[in-house]
Amino acid sequence: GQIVHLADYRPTDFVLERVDLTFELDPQATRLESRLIFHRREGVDASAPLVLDGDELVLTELRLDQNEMPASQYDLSPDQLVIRDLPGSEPFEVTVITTINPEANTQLMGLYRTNGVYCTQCEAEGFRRITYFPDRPDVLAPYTVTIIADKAANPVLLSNGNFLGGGNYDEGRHFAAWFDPFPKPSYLFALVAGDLGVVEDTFVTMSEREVALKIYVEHGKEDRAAYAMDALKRSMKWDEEVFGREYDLNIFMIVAVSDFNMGAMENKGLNVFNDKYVLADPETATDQDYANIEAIIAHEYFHNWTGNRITCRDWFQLCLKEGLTVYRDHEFSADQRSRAVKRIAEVRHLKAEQFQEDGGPLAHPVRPTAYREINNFYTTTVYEKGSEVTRMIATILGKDGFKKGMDLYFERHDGEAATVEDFVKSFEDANSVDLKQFSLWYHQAGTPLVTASGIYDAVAKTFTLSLEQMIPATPGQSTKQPMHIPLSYALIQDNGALLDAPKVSGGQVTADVLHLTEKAQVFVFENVPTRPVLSLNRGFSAPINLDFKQSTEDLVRIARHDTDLFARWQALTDLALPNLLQAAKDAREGKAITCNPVFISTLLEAAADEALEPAFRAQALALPSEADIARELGSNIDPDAIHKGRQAILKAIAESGQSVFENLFNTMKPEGAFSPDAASAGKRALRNSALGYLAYVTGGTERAAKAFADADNMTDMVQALTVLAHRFPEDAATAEALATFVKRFENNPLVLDKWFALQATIPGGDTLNRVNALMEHPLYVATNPNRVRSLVGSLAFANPTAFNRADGEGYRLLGAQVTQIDPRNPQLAARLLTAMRSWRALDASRADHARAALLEIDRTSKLSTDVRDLIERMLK
Ligand code: BAL
Ligand code: ZN
Repeated sequence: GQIVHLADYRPTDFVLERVDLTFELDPQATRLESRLIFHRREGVDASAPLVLDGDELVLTELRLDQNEMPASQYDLSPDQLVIRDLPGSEPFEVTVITTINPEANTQLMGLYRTNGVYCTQCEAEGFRRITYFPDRPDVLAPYTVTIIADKAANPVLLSNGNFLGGGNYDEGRHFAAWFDPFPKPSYLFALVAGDLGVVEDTFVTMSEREVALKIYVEHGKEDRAAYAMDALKRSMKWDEEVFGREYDLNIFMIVAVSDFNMGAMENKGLNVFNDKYVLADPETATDQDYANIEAIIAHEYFHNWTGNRITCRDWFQLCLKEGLTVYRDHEFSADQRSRAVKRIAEVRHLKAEQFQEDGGPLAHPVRPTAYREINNFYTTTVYEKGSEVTRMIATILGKDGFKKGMDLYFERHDGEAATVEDFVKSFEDANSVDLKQFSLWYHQAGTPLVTASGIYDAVAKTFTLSLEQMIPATPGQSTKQPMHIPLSYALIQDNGALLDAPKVSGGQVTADVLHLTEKAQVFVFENVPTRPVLSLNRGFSAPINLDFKQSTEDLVRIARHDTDLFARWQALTDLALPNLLQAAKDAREGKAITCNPVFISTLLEAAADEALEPAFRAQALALPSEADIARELGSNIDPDAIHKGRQAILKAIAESGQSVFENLFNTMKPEGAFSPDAASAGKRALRNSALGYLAYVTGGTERAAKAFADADNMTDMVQALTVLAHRFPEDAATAEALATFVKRFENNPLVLDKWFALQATIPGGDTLNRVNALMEHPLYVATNPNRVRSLVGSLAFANPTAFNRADGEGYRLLGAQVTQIDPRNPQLAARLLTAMRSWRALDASRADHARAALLEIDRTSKLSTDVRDLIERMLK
């Protein structure tokens, strides 16, 4: 693969006016007749040829204005079709007929078949695996699609847009025609055909139009789509109320399929979903599953405006739709659930994934300027950091200013393929502000480090805050400029009250936000009666690392009194971290591990505080993970020592808090029948957290085994089983519970994924043997991406002690899986490989093993561009 550069962007020479596709579906030989109307763009040289993209295509026929094209008029290769001698300015029609084999398509890109269902995935460059086409996001056209297929095998025939009509065709076949009037790029094309069940509902839009809602699932699973349907209707309403966006077609469809590389795909009017983000019922789905379904249904729906109506000019602009749409789904979930708890979960995820990416060899800007394989840029930086950048715009401009900017963006660019610059300019113009410095967030990679220190002057009654920012070097960017970092703050007085609107000088200050714009800056607060405690970066207003050495007493004050719950959680985390870091160090040196009793008592106080919502208390009790501790350490990482140290801290908390945890375990049971609402889920989370701590005191096995036996929903069942497996892997009760579970759910692939995942995450090196054995299990399906991610992915991403086993066996296991999967499904292989993105931070011996495993992959002949690109960047 060639490197593609943003600087090389130029529009196509030909404008595509219309697309008319006729599919004759066949499992091995699908025939597609594609009729494309083009005209030469004004000013383009009359000799310029038409260049169409392809990927592994077989051309059957080619016509120009319905006449067969002479071979002398075009050059053909599997990945390109170049047509010469085309008309000057008047429109012409090119007809491309290709034959494709959906059953042989194991990449799950383009048109493929899963469980007897035809489906497509075209983002980013999958449409070129279906037909020769100008397969780039800035080529927009209305599509007419006719699908012809065997009626018995494929009663359902779907594509984008509104249904035009259908009927019987010839012997045993029928057809359906769809028209999508909204010009769209090819990556939003979709086709689905097969024998599927459907759940139907309707939504009446703000202008009183009735939209048919349909969710297609495998027969027999209809009942499990109810929550997704409810989430869809709430999403549609929310987008009207909060962003003023109304749905545009007369039908909106979702299809759930079991083999899918991504979570879901926002094809216009026809979203295709990984079934794990559609199907749920209390018996088989956890609270996390419900929350994910709600978020992803919303995310894909919101793309209708941010992504589809306004799309990306080129793939460098991916964050334009993804970062913005993640921001929108975050806000939606915050409104549907607890805003603070949602923010805590977001930040945990951001730090675990994006901060890690930003600190390693795969770091890249939110808006990259070059790529070799675009599939490798569907990253947490583009998505989650992209969302944080959008959030900062909202923080800087305020709610109204943000809305004005969004409205202008929709007004200016509806129907267009836009850029990040267009987006930023809408906010600038709508608010008469200059966001030039702010835009560096899109262009400079790396997580800024802000160092803070404060001094109180009791005589002058001033509090002086010194801030300094440093943006670390990242691949291809050795020097950086100071950024605009919005820091939400509060000064907490000794009585716990927040100081109201203090007078501040030293830089721009709006409401409760300090704007750090210089490399170093000093803010002075006046009329501060007593020494305050500064709570900084409240709500995680900026995605930064903060180095602010606050005393235990100061952190306790924030943890008890801040009115921002996120900041209270952050303070508890900041109290926990030094203990966990010291414990890792002591474990490595074979020393006794101790824990600050003030931290423990503050944590237990929060855990028992009935004024706090249970979900928050559960978040507080979930200490920084082993990966979080590793990231804080930064280098020379020994995952075994981190694990051992953290376990000792958990045990110390459990012993001090036994009565608190027993009380929580006994009382935190939601009343009545199961409901997936946030409040009930919060209670379950807190109760299961207590169960986890109680595993460190006497009777832990019995209690967990009983909790497993008593569980009447999947959340409780999986949590109890996880406690058993992770804390008592060799116990007979664990083996029995695992066997009971797999027997009960052997026919439910999504639940089986959980069974594989929770075993793959059992701490300790022996788990590699277990994973190897599980790969031979009759229920392991090596071709199903969800199953592979649940076993191999969980091991590599979520089991630091096993994956980083000192002898390097974990890296070799992953390497073998990557090279085995790559020829079949490069995207899946590449995604798994990113588990090694932080290998250089490991201790020397482990890093050597990791490098050797990467070099072994590197030596494999015929790697996909996806894997090759990652290997090269990781070894650089
Ligand atoms: N566009 C790919 C799937 C998603 O981000 O919605
Ligand atoms: Zn998206």
